[in-house]
Amino acid sequence: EGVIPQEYTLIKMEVIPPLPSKLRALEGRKVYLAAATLRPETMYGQTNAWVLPEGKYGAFEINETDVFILTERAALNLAYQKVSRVPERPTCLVELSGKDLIGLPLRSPLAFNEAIYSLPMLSILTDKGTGIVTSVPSDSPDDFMALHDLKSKPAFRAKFGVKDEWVVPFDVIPIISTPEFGDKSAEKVCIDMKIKSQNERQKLEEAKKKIYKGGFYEGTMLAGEYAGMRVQDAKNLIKNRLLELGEAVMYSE
Ligand code: A2H
Repeated sequence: EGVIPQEYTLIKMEVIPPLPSKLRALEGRKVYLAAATLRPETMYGQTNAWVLPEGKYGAFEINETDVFILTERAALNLAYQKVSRVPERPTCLVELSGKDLIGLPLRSPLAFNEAIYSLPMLSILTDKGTGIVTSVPSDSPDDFMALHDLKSKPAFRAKFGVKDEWVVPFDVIPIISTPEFGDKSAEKVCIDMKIKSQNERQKLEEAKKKIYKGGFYEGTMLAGEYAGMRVQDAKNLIKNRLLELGEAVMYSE
């Protein structure tokens, strides 16, 4: 971990009841996948959540009503950040693997899609953020390629028990426009660079560098209540709105 703390917005992606059998012990509570993002202004364009199939997660009690699903490491960090009711030792109510989480239907803040699903991504790091990532394929090359892999490879879906209807209906939604990369910057950069899959890590790092500066400094919001505003002005307004509504919490590590 770096010396400079990284501050993330944790997006509370609610598991839409009824809870599946693996989560039965949590009945009566609000259960959320807690996704760490640096780009809260892109949340309109969420198409799914990402989990690491072989990752270890837990359902941790945050307060009387709320349960967050994330890595134990993130639960411990959160416990020291006044979000959690139980200070030093967050209570794990259920231990889970990433595979247990695939296919959960989610209601996520600001998302134009009313229900989205939790899907496998192989490049998730379990020592960063919460181990849960929300997917915005319009603006994140990692998200675009991981969704592309699932859409274009039925065998890949089958390997992880991913149903067609969790993937096929979800298209890239334009959220931000930049002069250089248009309104689906991640899709454009992946096509321009001929990136073939989520496994082309080096190319994806380059792709990210190419579009990120432009997205922040030259981007204009196309969607949501701040449409027309510059991304750099809208970002904090959107983040603060999510925090006020209790749909997100801050998290640093
Ligand atoms: B970002 P940094 Cl639209 N493993 O959110 C892999 N990736 C992770 C992660 C983990 N454990 N935890 C968070 N992330 C992703 C939105 C987004 C993001 C957009 C564009 C770029 C972007 C939607 N996905 O990230 O290494 C999350 O994806 C650019 C890097 O701490 C989070 O923000 O800088 C970002 O990586 C944090 O990465």
